[in-house]
Amino acid sequence: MESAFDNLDWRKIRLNVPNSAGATAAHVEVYEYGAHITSWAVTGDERLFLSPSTEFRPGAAIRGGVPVIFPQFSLEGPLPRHGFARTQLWELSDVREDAESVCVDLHLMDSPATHPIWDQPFFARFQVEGRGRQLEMRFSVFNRGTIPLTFTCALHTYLRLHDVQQAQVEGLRGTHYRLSGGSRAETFVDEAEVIRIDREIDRIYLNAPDVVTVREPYRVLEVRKQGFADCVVWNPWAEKCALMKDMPPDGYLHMVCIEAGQIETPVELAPQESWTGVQTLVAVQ
Ligand code: TA6
Repeated sequence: MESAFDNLDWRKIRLNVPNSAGATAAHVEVYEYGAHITSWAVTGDERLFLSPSTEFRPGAAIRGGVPVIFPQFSLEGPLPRHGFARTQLWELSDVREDAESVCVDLHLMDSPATHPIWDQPFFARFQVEGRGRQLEMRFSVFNRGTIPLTFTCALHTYLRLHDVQQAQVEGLRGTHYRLSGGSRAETFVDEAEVIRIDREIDRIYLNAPDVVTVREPYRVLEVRKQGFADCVVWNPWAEKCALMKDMPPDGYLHMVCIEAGQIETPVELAPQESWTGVQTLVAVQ
């Protein structure tokens, strides 16, 4: 394990991920800030998009990688957009490295920093496990308060693509979706054989299948989920990308977000209850 602090005192953990033969299959990097995965390179090939113009600034979300969205998805509630977990300093609980896998375990608890935004006691945990060509992200929330806890969440995964226009997203055909930011009442059914990204897309697929495949000419990546009901597909395309200070103008050509989420039906936890959702990336090719 390499552990480094950048000039903001944000610790970054960098781990070599072994395969079953004990060789290095991948590298993964996780910041304590936001419990944010910023890199996952499989045999040297980066599979996560990190904007070269991202701001590493307290209070700003890192643009790219895997922002943890909690306790609110987008502006669908009274809290700041996408909640606050992505802009909090999480605490490192443990790093485990063994012959077949490595794991970074982080946690975030309510604190004087979160109380003014959301006055709820909670304990959130994010475990990132690399094993061969797989990266598993396990997000759990425990209600450590005395009243019910309600939240929505997502793992806002920016996948890096060589060329978005050569890529296709498979596995969502026949699934109902609604537009992010649009009316909840208005839903559509995806009739397309595959999704080709040649314009802005911002959809929340409801009760989505647990495996979505992103296929490029020479690469295939599976996004699997367990526990999360929904799946978001997002690309801002040229016009919206140009308005984002922390994205280069052509950034949209090299990314698509596929996000396991629990959005449509919020999680409701009685006191002392917990919930877990898992998203796994598999570099098939
Ligand atoms: O998950 C998709 C989305 O909610 C889009 O609507 C979108 O603009 C995006 O996330 C990025 O949000 P951010 O707050 O990181 O700029």
